Amino acid sequence: RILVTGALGQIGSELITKLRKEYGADNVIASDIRTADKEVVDEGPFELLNVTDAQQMYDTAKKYNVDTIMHMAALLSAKAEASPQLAWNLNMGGLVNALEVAREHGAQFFTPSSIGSFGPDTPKKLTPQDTLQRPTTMYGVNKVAGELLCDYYFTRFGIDTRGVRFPGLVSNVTPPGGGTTDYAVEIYYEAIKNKTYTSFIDKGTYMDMMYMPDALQAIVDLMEAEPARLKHRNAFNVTAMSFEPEQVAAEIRKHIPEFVMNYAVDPTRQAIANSWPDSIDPSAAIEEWGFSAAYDLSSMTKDMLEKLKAKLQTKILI
Ligand code: VAH
Repeated sequence: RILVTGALGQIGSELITKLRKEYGADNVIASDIRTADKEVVDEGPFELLNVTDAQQMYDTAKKYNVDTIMHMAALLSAKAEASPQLAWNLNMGGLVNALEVAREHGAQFFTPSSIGSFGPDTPKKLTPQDTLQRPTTMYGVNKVAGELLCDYYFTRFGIDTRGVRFPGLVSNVTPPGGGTTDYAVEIYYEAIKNKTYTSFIDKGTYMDMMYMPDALQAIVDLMEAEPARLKHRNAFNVTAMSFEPEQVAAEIRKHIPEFVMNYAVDPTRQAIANSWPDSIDPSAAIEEWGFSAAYDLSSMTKDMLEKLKAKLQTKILI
């Protein structure tokens, strides 16, 4: 049985659907600090869970006798920069609790790191798997500490911890909340609704990105990988593409020719983006567990616009 925290989040909400398809609905327990009228809650076991409450997490894991924990609850980069102390307590407090529950249950463990774990001194082009990590954001500090903590629980307690460094993730089910790469999601919604988008990230700002279906498959592939093949454990660099705002706009114009792109740069999120790599090197993930991404900017844009058009039309119709 798999316990997923942060199940109503951008990754969590689609990860639940994917896992329930792969392993059966009753074997995937969704949890989040709040409930919602979503299929995540209705189509399988759901528990209210505050990840900063260790006892509550232990009791939930015990109730379902879980053997895998996928810890997805976190405050993303921009929100964490706005409330750094809250971010530390949630991101690190939640992670320690989840790791402790995994240790007491001998459970396999997954949590994502991020390209946000790199800083301004890290090589920006084809950032290596093993390199300097001096992030200048609270989110980045949380992600580096999290990577090291997950490695520690493997070497010290033998917990089968695994993780990836996700790039910006683009999805059409649950919009992200409080991320720096969110512009790459918002742009598609606005393109459908208003045929124009005002980006808070400046033109020319390259960041790694990946379409959510590829991110979800990467989680399943890593968790099912032969442990003996894993030289790294947590924090595998994974990416599908690297682009800057003008490139997304140009791709959207192939479908919506009249699409207009404007810029109103948000200094805080621009500073975060500037401290991150332009493109990271995923070769360790490819070699050690066969990572691959199916979507590039062109196929992602086509799929996003199709899915959002259908979704927004039904909303308008309702
Ligand atoms: C964020 N979407 O923007 C997340 C992610 C690489 C970016 O960590 O904070």
